[in-house]
Amino acid sequence: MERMAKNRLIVASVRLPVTMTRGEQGWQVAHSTGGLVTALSSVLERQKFTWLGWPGAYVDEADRRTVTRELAKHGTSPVFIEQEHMDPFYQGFSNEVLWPLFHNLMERARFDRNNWRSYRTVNQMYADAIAKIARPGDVIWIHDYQLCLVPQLLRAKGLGCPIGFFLHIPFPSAETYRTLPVAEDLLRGLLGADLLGFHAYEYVSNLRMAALRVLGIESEPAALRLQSREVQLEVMPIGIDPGEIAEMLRTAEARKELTELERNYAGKRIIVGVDRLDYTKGIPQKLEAYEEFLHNHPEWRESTVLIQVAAPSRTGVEEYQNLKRSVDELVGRINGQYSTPNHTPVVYINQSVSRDKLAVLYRAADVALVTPIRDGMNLVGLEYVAARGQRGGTLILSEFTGAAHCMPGARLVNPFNTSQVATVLGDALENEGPNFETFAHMSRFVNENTSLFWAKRFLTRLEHLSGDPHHEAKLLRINEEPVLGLVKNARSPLVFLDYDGTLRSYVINPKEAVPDARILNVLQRLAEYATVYVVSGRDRRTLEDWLGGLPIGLVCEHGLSIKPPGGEWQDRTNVSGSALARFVRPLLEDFSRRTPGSAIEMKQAAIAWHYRGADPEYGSFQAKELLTRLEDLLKRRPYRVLRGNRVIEVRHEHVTKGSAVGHLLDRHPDADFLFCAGDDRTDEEMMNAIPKAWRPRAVTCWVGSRNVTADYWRESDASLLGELEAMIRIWRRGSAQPPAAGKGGRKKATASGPARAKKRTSTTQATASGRAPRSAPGPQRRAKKTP
Ligand code: GDG
Repeated sequence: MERMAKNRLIVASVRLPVTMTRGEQGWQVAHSTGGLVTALSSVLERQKFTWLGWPGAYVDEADRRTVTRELAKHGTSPVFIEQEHMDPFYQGFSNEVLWPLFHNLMERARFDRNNWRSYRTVNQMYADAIAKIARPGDVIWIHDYQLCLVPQLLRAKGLGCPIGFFLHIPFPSAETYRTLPVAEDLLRGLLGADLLGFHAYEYVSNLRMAALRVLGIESEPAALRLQSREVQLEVMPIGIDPGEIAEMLRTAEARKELTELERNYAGKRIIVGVDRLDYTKGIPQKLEAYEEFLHNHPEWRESTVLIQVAAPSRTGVEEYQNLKRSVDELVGRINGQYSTPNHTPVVYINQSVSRDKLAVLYRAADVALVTPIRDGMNLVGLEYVAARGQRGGTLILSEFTGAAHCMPGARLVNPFNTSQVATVLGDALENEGPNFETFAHMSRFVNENTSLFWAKRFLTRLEHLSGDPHHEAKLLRINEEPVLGLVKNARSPLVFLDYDGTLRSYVINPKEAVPDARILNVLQRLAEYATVYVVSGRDRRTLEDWLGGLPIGLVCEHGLSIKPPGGEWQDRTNVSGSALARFVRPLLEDFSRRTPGSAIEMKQAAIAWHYRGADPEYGSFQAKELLTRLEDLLKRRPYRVLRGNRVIEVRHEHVTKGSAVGHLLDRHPDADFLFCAGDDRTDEEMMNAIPKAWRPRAVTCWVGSRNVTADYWRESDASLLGELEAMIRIWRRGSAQPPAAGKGGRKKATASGPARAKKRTSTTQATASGRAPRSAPGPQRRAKKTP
């Protein structure tokens, strides 16, 4: 028996694997079947799990407890969605915008802002429901296009559980994707995941290009690099359960049906088609190709039959009703023209057929004709191969399916090329028997890449992420021990904060990252109790413009110059940019000329090449090339190359945030507590520079994800600000007079609180000497705000 996996799995999909219906005897549970249920069922047998989703019915408040209890018996948990949200969320946005758009059919997408609002609301409901049950150590797996925002919404909750997302449909080309009015929001939603899974590399590649063009994010084939963390990208085509099909075919009933079917079509070739009646499945294209084939091959007209199952789908939607009408007409036209009293060339079954009957149909068919105009994977071809087994067979498969990327023995066709499909069909029937060699390739894939294998592979990857050393850091909560004690007892605290990505989230244009009122307010209030430094890579002027009015210290250009609170800018080294201008600038100028939209920026002791304005793809390509050239050029020279957000910067190796932090700590020997937060590689240097002796009194926090460098982490700039606000509250309480002690509140400090409060009055003195004056023991109230 296989080992029970240690992590609990939380699965979320739009529908639950069970459906609740209200009958005469109250609520009843019915089990649904479907690809995902089959895929996960064997995994769920060996793992603790909870499956969240809509239970398939609108449930009144009064019944919700009963329904929840009933569902819990099946390992499921409901997300109750009201009808007013369900229609716009599910039909309005998921099916009328994302479904066509993701299948590259943007002209069919109908965007409506109200529907989008409901989509957001329902995704939030899912995130809330997951957060309510998730515990540390759980892994979360979200499914499909209806829940694209859930990963980011969950990340914002800082659960610390790895988040996986699998997209069952294609990801469209970036050009199509960009037409979505909410392209940026949706993409940010997906990128909240740690792991994104797709059926084919084509979709990964499309997503990467969309991330680059919509958000300016660069990536590699297997990972998308966000500023502070990575999103892993994986190609894992879903499989089926071939054992289940073999079992279905072994029953006496199935054998009887097969014999009957074969008797009915004795001497004829059977072509099978099985699809949901959906415009992506290419049913009209298939029928037109079959019609052309019959037209070109009179000899086959009475000896071949196309049995087409078209299971009704989304029947309330006008587009699907129109599709049904045109398929009805096409079938009528073909049968009208080519039927004889003894033979009908198209057997059209516009009903849902049971799975065991489908298996029999596949088994009997010489050819499977699968012609979607776009399909994430398509399981029908795989089911056909499994059902035929030793018999072999011919699979004619659209090249626009995910399956086409992994079924090497299939005859690939372009469904829009009617003549090609007709010709390939003719060839398949002309051949005396199937090609067993090519069929064997497909069999191997189907039998090895089972649905169980697929699910296990995804989960192993996801669990691995949770065991990653990068995940050792704890979620920062100022109000919890041991941080609370450190904060409370701090008398002379120091706070070092990176700016971009830490206090302010990234924007595509860095000039737009102006601090908002909340950031300014937090820094202003923090400075009442602590010595605060913003330690940034930004230039002096920008920091002055944005933060110069605050009573805080500033460190610019990764430590080149420091301005203490209330003091003047001082250069830390006499490193200048002139040497760089001499021998690096010509190379950058060359790249600038060759890369339209890119530009050079000369800083005081650095030179930067910005390619944000260039074509994103070409810019990234040129950047890689430039990095190689710089490596050669700077060998054995005291310069470092920093790769930022669409910028490459060259600076002197002595200028780092790490050396600046060392300098600041020396400058504040009385400091007794250090809080340091950052989010990128240059901040790792800052944290690594904190001496060991400081560690027990320091709280280091990484923003965006966990990182080995920091002891704590927070998922976003907004939540870090929330923690800083909590820190201010503690210090304010500490420096305030308790209500019992007198009127007026903050007259005299009585509880513990930072002594800095008082010290603030002598900032200039502190900066002039480079040392903070030693505070009197015991907490003190802040006497006066610095300007
Ligand atoms: C999405 C993606 C991706 C069909 N008619 C009947 C019936 N079926 C079964 C088939 C097959 C399934 O439905 C259809 O699967 P597909 O893969 O073709 O497509 P979608 O439903 O669109 O599924 C797709 C899939 O997710 C998994 O990731 O492959 O690309 O679009 O199993 O046999 N089943 C029954 N009666 C029918 O009449 N019982």
